[in-house]
Amino acid sequence: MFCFQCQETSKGTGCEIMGVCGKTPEVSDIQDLLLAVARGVAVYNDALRSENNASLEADKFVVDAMFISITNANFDFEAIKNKVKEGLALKKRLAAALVNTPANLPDECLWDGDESEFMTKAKEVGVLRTKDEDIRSLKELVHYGLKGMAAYAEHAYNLDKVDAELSSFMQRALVQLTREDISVNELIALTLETGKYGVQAMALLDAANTGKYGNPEITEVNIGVSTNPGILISGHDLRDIEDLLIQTEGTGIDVYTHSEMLPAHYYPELKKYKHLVGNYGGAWWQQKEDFDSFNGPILFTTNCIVPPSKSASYRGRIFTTGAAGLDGAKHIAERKDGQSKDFSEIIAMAKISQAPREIETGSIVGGFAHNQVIALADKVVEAVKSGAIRKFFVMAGCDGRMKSRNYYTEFAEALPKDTVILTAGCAKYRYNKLPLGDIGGIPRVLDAGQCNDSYSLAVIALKLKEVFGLEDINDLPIVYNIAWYEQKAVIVLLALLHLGVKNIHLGPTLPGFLSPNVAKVLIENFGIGGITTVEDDMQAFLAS
Ligand code: FS2
Ligand code: SF4
Repeated sequence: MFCFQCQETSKGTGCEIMGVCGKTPEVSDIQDLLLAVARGVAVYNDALRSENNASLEADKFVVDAMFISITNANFDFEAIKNKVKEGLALKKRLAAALVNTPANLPDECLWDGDESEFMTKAKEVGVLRTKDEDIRSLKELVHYGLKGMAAYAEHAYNLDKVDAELSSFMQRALVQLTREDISVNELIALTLETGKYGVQAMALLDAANTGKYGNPEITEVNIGVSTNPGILISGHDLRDIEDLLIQTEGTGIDVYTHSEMLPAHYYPELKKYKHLVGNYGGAWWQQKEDFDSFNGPILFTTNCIVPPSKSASYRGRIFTTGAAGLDGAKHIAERKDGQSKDFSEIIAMAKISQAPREIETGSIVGGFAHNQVIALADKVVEAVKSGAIRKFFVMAGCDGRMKSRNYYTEFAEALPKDTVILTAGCAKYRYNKLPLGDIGGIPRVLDAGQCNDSYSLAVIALKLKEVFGLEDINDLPIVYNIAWYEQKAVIVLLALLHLGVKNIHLGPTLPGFLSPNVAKVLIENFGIGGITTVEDDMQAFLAS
């Protein structure tokens, strides 16, 4: 195995023996093979698209394959192997449907093999197949951006929103990634184009979520517990939580969100369910403690899963669905013909579970997505003009296990009282329970929602630029101090670069997949930087 796609990669350079995330070498290798098969499917479907005969099944397969291989989403070797088989069969059907087969098909198209050959082939098609470190770095950067994009496209798809242009771009990009003769300059252009479609993917998901569930609104979310048994739902998929809320209504079971599902509470069409009673626990990496005390079943709709130890009390209470997977956990099947998923097995388990143990009390406030903030625009603009708000700090992104992430808590605590944090994603758990107060009624932490709602933060910035009559988005009093962990943060970063945002600080460490030359390009052209100490950064950021 070799994997360096996330921030926690071993020694900052790559996991080679076992994933820090818990991914085994076998799972890592079979994910590599799945990606190779997806590239082959993309090449054929891209050719079919030029014959006006693109396959929707192939569009869906590519998105699924990319999402399945995202960090912490799927640890189920058998499920991934079956996906490889599905892709190989699909590849054959696509090849047969072509009128004109392209010349010089890559190995990703030509290779076929039975199960006994999978692991040998898998070792040839991983990250290290590309020998030049700059080409490898850029190819992987695009792959990771596409994985993040696929995750967002999949959630939109689940709400019946499809953008054919996105599928077309993803597959065109994957075709480029099969090329051995691709240049650094071509890959840099492809990286920037990935950011453009990243904005489109986030906008699509925003339209899907708000179209179906209404615009997020200011909401106080309980972090204590009720006395009823509960189901804990984690991940990002809003259609899944809606299905679960409908099926649990009137059963005496309460539903709690965990980690990135917290923003479900902000949507009018989800918060209307009285048995959606609160958010339980902290960020994804704290799940071992949170799940132990929760007592009831837990449903993962996406990443981030931490594989439980053999002795974990909650091992038998985990369910997965969608792109998520975990060996030993029950996987809830996909929807058929627009019907709901069947969560009856989870509900049956909840009925015989004890109520969650209370681990904290109180509430947190969120729901500051673009519509809500723009509704408050007059107040916000006035606060900026009067000097009551000196600066905004975009502290969106991911949380993670590394101790160095304490930086973000300390940074939030050290921020002067005339500054406001704009957040989205699970990064917020580093400071969303701190008593940071408000500025004239505007909370000092404005949570827009999930990581994909970083789109909202961009919309807000663009609106402020318009209101203040500025030429350049970088002239706004906004500092970007973003925490990253997995590949959705990569697409968010590329999207921000596409929107012209410069001088983004990325931490707690810069990506291990950036070669020194690629890092230099990002630093010189976009002013990307890392973080140092709270004191030094605070001084520099406030002066900027
Ligand atoms: Fe957090 Fe994990 Fe949202 Fe990432 S729960 S790091 O998936 O996408 O953010
Ligand atoms: Fe390592 Fe991250 Fe890859 Fe897991 S996802 S194997 S922790 S680099």
